[in-house]
Amino acid sequence: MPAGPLCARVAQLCDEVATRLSAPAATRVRRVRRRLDEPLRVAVAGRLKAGKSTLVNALIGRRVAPTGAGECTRVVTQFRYGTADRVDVVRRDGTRVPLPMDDAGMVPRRLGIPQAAISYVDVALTSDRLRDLIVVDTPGLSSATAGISGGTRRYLFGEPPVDDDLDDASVAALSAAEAIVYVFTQAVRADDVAALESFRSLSARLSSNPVNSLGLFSKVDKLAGGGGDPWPVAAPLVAGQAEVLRRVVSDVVPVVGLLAETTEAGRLTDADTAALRALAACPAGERAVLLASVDLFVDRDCPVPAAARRRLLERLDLYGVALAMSHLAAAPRSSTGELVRALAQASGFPRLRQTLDHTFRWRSDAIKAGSAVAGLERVADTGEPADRELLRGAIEDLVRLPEYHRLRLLDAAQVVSTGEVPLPPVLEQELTRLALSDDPAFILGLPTAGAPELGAAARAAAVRWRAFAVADATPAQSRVALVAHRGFHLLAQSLQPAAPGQAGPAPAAGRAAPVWGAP
Ligand SMILES: Nc1nc2c(ncn2[C@@H]2O[C@H](COP(=O)(O)OP(=O)(O)OP(=O)(O)O)[C@@H](O)[C@H]2O)c(=O)[nH]1
Ligand SMILES: [Mg+2]
Repeated sequence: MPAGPLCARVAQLCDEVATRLSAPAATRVRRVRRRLDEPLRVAVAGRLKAGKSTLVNALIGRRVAPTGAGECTRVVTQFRYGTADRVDVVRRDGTRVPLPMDDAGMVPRRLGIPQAAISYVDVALTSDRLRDLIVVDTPGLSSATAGISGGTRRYLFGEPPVDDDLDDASVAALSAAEAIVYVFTQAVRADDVAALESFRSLSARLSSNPVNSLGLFSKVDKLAGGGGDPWPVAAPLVAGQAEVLRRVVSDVVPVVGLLAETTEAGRLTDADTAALRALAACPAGERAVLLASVDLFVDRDCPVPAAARRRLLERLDLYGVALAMSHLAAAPRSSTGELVRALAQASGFPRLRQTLDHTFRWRSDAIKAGSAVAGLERVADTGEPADRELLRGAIEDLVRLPEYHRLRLLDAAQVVSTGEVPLPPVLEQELTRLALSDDPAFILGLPTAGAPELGAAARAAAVRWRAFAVADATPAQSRVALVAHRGFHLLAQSLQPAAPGQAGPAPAAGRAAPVWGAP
């Protein structure tokens, strides 16, 4: 089933035109159509060892992707929902080689097939978290091995596969991800920004822009000197990054990926809690020495065996250990569950999940529909003249319908948010709210207003945008402004009380009928 009403309508369009197109164009349109039935595909990208796979495990709620100090992820690995756990290596020729999970229930590190022959690894898991999200782990972008980056680019940006006779599943997996989480550590350096810039130029229209990509500042704990609190240091750094990356990602969220993985994937046992409790019971001076460095923590004489300490370090690192110890020093009777909840809170993951929900999940209908329309436009651009005409006509009819104006708004918000078409900040913010929200009170900045007041504000906004379009604007700004004008006009209409005799009551104050395509 498509993700929502917009996707359903685009799917219908695909079904209708596919029967009238030439065979090659029809095949490509059917591929676009199939993607509409799949959950939103989020790719996790970033530099080598940034903590991508650790975050993937936290998102899935299971430790299945190998992580560690060496280069771990060498091929694109897709995690999706399945009724049974299953790992398939998909070869470049499209054939699949099933592999058993390793003894720890993870994707095996050794795939037994030369890397150059692998297209991607397809992992099906029974995890409920994957029911409405496909998570894609990628090798580090600046990998020393050129082939890896090529593979990642091919996957992320939908560059055409080398072999034309790949099976459908490979082709589907290789085409563009719809949303990207870009994982950074420490300060964003100029070359990271360059990497993001290259994302933008290479990506398909919706693959990387502030509407559908999110920055993640991981390993925040590494900012803590000697087990101190890293968050006060993280806050200004994150704000600075968000500013640098304003035109590339919608937000930058700080997170301690390792703590998120450990808590989300349930990796802390009662034995770990007991070890932490014993450490917490040490005299304060001794605790301070233990927490001064990783070496002291594992090498120093102490009632807790070194192996148990090493295990704790692997799961929590020094910051998490210090945090757990201070929690248990204050509340020695805490259960493992209580400790895990405290650590989860400290990981920053709840905020990340909330941001993901806001940024991607509830927008997924519009993002996927927009992505599909972009896919159809690509088919039109490169197709035979007859196909081109048919497709362009169908797309135009689609976006002319009021409820699909949202797609135009998304497009407009994208060109503005990437800086391609500059707008005064107030207008930019208003347009972004209009494109990305279905809450009139939020869009119009009137949280307590009722429908009549909101309707008046929407009409006033429509008038303002029209005035801007005809008076002060460049041609590109004017095109954007007219899209916003119509958006506000439609919003005002949706806030009007139903005429007598018309079915259905007027929408309640503060919420409009879902003209925006949102359910
Ligand atoms: N202290 C700390 N360590 C982390 C954090 N996130 C990840 N790590 C560790 O950093 C190392 C690299 O993490 P991975 O998740 O394998 O990184 P990756 O980006 O997937 O690495 P490649 O796939 O090899 O490019 C592992 O040892 C993780 O345990 C974090 O937030 N804090
Ligand atoms: Mg990895």
